[in-house]
Amino acid sequence: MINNLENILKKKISCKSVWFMRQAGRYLPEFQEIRQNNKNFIELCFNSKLSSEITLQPINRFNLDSAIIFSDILLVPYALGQEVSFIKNLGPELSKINMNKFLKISDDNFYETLKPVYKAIEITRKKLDREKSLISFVGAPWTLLVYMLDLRKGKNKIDTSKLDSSDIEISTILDNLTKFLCLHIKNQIDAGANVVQIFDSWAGFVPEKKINEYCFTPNKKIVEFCRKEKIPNICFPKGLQKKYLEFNNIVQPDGINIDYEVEPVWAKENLKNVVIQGGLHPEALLKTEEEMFKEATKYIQNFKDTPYVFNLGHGLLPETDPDRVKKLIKFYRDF
Ligand code: 1CP
Repeated sequence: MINNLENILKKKISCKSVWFMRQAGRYLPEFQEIRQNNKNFIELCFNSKLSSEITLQPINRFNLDSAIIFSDILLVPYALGQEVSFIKNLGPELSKINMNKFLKISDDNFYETLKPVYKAIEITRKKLDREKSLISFVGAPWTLLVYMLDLRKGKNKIDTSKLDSSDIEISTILDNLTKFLCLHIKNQIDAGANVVQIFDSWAGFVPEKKINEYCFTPNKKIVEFCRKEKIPNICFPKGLQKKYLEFNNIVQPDGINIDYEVEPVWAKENLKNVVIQGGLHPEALLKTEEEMFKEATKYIQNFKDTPYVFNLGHGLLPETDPDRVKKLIKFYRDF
C-alpha cells in the first residue's frame, strides 16, 4: 500500500507514488481518437462511459499510481446556470452570469446536472485496482470566478478593472461557489473517489490586497470542510511564489502541489506538516532525455526522504510525446 495516495495524505509518510496533472488528455492518441468523434467537450465530460474510459487510458498505458477523473472545473459554473463552450485554440468561453439564476439553483438541481460525473466515478472505481487512488477535483472559487466573469486577458494576464467596476458582489459569488464546491466534493467522494485536488490555477493573479479574501479564505473553508468529512485533500495555488508559505500555514491542506516557479529546496525547508507534490516543469518533457532526467533528479533527490508525490508543476502539455512520460515514470521508479 506504499504508493496509495490517500494513505500518504492521511499519514504524511514517505512513499513512492507518481501521477501527472492532465495525464488523461490531449497528448494521448487514444484520447484524440475519442475526441475526434465527440466534438462537444461538455457533452464528452457528461458521457460517463467515455469519461471513465479516458480516465483509465493513462493507467492502462503507464500503470500510474493514481487516476484522476476525466472532467473539467468548468462543469460547476455550467451546473450553476452558465453556458460553457470550448473554442479550439482559444479555450473556454462562458455566457454572461445571471445572478438570479446563479443564486437560485437548488442542491438537487446541481446534483442532477452533475450526476454523469458521479456515475463516471462509480464506474471507474469499480475498474481501477484497489491499491490505486481515484482523484476527484474542483476549481477553487477564485479560479472559477476568473472564467465566470471573463477576467482573462490573454494567457498570462487578468483584467482587474472588471473586479472594481463590477456591480456584482464578488463575495456573494465566492461564498455561493464555496458552498457548491463542497457539495461537489462530497458527491464525488460518495461516488467512490478517494482524494480531492483543489485547483487554484489563477491564484498568482489575485490582486495583492485581496489575497486573503479571494484565495486563502475560500481554500481554507474548503479544506476545513474536507477535514470535517475526513477527505484527503491537495491544494494547488499556482503562481503564489513565496506566498506558498503563508498559504500552507493558513489553509493547512493535507497535500500541496508546488508549481515550477517554486524552488524545491525552499519548499522542503518552508512547507511543513504537508505532503509536497509535483514541481517539475512540464516543458522538461519536451527537452532532450538527458535534460529531462537532470531536471527530474533535482526534485527526486531533494525530496527523497520526505513525504513527496512525484508530479509536475502544471499539466502535461498537448505536444508531449507519450513515450517520454513512460521514460520519466521508469526513471523515477528506478531512482
Ligand atoms: O480536447 C480538448 O480540447 C479539451 C482539453 C481539455 C481537457 C483534456 C480541457 C479543456 N479540460 C480537460 C480535462 C481536465 N481539465 C482535467 C482532466 C483530468 C486530467 O488532469 O487528466 C482536469 C483536472 C482539468 C482541470 C482544469 N480545467 C483546470 C485546472 C488545471 C489547470 O490546468 O490549470 C483549468 C484551468 C481548466 C479549464 C480548461 N479546460 C480546458 C482548457 C483548455 C482549460 C484551460 C484554458 C485556459 O488556459 O484558460
